[in-house]
Amino acid sequence: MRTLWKRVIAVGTVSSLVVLGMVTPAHSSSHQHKNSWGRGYVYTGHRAVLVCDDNANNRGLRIEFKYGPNNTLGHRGDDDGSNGICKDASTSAAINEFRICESKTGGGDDKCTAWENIVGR
Ligand SMILES: [Ca+2]
Repeated sequence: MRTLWKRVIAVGTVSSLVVLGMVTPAHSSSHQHKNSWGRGYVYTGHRAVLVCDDNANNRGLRIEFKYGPNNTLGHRGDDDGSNGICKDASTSAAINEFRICESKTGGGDDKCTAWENIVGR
């Protein structure tokens, strides 16, 4: 009987930890920019990005992001048109702002969405 009771307590503790783990802190929610060019996402505690070129228009899509205490600029491109394959990347520190940009294949004629600050969101 005593052994059974310990087991019940142990199971209860594990369940509580699982529930706590499912509570997502506000700063780690995912964000996206989406338009006719494609989609850019920031997720996984603001330390990972995904970019998907959804428009086979001879223009490549990229996600640009500023991360860490010095707002280091990073980017990840997907310029393969609408083939359904996205590109991802991770950062060593949390991303503070991001946007998506489209430019001609090989460069030029940049168009970008406005920077979105996601600190604490
Ligand atoms: Ca494109």
